[in-house]
Amino acid sequence: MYDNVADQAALGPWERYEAVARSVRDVLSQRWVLTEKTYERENPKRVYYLSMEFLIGRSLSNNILNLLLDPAIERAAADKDLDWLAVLEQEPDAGLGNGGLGRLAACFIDSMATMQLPAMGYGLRYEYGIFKQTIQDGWQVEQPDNWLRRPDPWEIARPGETVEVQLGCSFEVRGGSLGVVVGRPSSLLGIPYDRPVVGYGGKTVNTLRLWAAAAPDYFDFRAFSAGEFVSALAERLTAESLTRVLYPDDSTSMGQGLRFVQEYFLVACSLADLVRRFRRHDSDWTALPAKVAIQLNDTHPSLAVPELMRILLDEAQLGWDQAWGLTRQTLAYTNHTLLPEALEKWPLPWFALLLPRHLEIILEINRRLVDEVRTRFPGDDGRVERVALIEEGSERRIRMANLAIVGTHSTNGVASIHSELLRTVTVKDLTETFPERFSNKTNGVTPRRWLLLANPHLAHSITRAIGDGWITDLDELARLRPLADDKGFGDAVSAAKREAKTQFANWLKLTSGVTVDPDTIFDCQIKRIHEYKRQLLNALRVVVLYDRLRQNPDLEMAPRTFFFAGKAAPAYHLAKIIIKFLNSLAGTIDGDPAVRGRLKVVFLPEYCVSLAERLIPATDVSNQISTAGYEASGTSNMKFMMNGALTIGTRDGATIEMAEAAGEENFFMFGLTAEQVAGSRSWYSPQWHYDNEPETRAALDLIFSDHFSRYEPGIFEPLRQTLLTGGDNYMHLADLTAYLEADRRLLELYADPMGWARKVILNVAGSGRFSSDRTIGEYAAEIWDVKPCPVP
Ligand code: NBG
Repeated sequence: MYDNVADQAALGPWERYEAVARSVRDVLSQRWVLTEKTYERENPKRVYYLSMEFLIGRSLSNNILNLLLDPAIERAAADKDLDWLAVLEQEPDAGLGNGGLGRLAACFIDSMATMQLPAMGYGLRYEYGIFKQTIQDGWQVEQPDNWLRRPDPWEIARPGETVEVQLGCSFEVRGGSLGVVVGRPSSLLGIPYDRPVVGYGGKTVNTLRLWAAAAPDYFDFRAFSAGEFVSALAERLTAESLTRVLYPDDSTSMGQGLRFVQEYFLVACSLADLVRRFRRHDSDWTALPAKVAIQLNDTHPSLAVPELMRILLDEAQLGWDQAWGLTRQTLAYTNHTLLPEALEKWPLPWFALLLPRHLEIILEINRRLVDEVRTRFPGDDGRVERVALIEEGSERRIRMANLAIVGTHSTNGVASIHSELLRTVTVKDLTETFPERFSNKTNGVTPRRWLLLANPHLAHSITRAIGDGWITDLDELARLRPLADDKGFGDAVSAAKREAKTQFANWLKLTSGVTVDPDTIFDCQIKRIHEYKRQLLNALRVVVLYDRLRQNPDLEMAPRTFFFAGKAAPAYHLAKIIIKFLNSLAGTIDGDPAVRGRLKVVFLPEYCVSLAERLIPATDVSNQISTAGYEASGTSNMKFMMNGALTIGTRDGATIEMAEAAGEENFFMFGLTAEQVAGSRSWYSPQWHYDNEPETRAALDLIFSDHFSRYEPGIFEPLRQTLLTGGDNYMHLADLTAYLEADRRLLELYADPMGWARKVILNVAGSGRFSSDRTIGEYAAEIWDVKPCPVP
């Protein structure tokens, strides 16, 4: 199966991994070359997915699976007496993303390859991905994730396809922030590193192209001859730091200059590359939208609007109207959040320094936009102010979301409720100006990685019941519905869950020494730590249950293990306190003989794709409890559903559509709706809940009396501010009682194993819609107009 120069027995685990990975790469490289050749020959319309993040995780087992090589590998591993799990563990997670947005991009490229679409992902090759999280004394500590320390067998450098990017001035990076050196235009090189994206069945192998920044190969000779050898060399350091590290913020924009240049770098490299490819086939620029669709993953790559305009005006020498038409027809934009703190607004002076030509173009777009709105809505100055690309104020800023909506033909949200709120609240005026541009594309996840690979036992049971068509047509799962009351299938599903729980417990014990009992209910909330996602609400639920047991040790309650995992943005102080609180809660409960064995809280450090792949199949209860109106979609919610967890959740994001698909009666929905949240803002009083709800009060009193912080009194005071005196912005207390009530119903069902299995089956059966194949099918048909281009 693999040929290596060293003696088999002498190989360390890394060398074994590398050897296997390289041989798998050899197998796929033929198809990879043939795929590109086919596209070159057929010259179909191609789609380019531009994203600052691709949270791909590990590749080896996924590639083996998609190439249908697992039987061969299993045999080879047995022949060579290979510890297969140890080999897999060698591969670092490619953590080139923060959370849902980056993981969605990874699922999308899997679906595009599986559906044989001529597609390519464009991103950045960060040397450091999302930081590694360790926990010290209960606090999050960040460590750099040097994932490329060892050569990555999946990437291929293509220096021959390097592109050059021009900037209006030089820049340098000091202490992570951007310093600009005015007056001296500079350039950067973008070197592409390609990674294979194997479609299921191995027919199509598309490319994910990640750009690394480098200084141009020539020196600054003036500086050099003046004896400034070191500073001439230093330019290289400056340039290369551009793609050194991923910004670790999720759903917020840190507004840093380095990020701004990163975004432009992604856009400039990718457009130069795809325009070059387009020009090889077509001399006629007007064919661009017929041959190219570019999807902007959030506003991060929205500089593509002025960049494409610049290319069409300055390089193609087209007139404004024609360039504008082509730009808009080629580009499309996806919005991923309504949080105001996440809507990017870059200072106008940065454009003036670094991208003066782009600023000129943006100002002209804005001038025409404002004219149009004035004509269509005479006298409505407020509207003009709100749709404008420029936000006036002490510092003028460019509104990147407005730029993306105005400069593209399509804007979509990622779940039905999200798209609706986007249209009716967040960018209401722009929607009224361009109503035909807006649509919804509910997110999905790839069932290859998230069911077939992650949960072999359940996948096997499903295949035995309905065949394996579901792997590429997840709607097939609906055929499980008639089996909801089938004892044999119910037993198989329960056994698969039990097996996944045992495996997880064993793995956890082995890797961290932590013991969990697979006979308890596994109850999970795993996602970035954020106030709106309300890990605190979950913690309050646990505190109430804990207090009930303390007050009444004879209380009957099914034993449970509550898992939390997720990273906090390094600068998000309150999120870090939430992590500390979860760890303190875990410690106190562990140390309390009254509840030991009945309740357990586990905070799993270093949440990442491969941890999710282990934990999701092992989960009984999925918590999706964001304040309604705040979670754009969610995607882990879908993975849990597919893997036979029942959801306890609020009416938010895609969870609403999931409950519809499975039947609300098979979900545990609770709490205020988005409408109610919006409507009760002005009069909502957390203090009222504290005063009138005994369990709420008791839980908060326990926290504020330092019950969970005996040796560090006062450290949880900031929670008082968040939950009570500061007005409880995310309405934790408003939903706590309803959450507990839903939890009670859930426990009641758990006592009836047949009833539980029935709902599990109906959930799995209803999850077909949440395949990213369905989502990509909608993008392809309704936004891109791209068709499959099968590789012979
Ligand atoms: C996130 C949303 C999630 C959504 C993913 C993918 C950002 C900016 N947004 O709800 O918070 O599932 O995007 O669409 O990360």
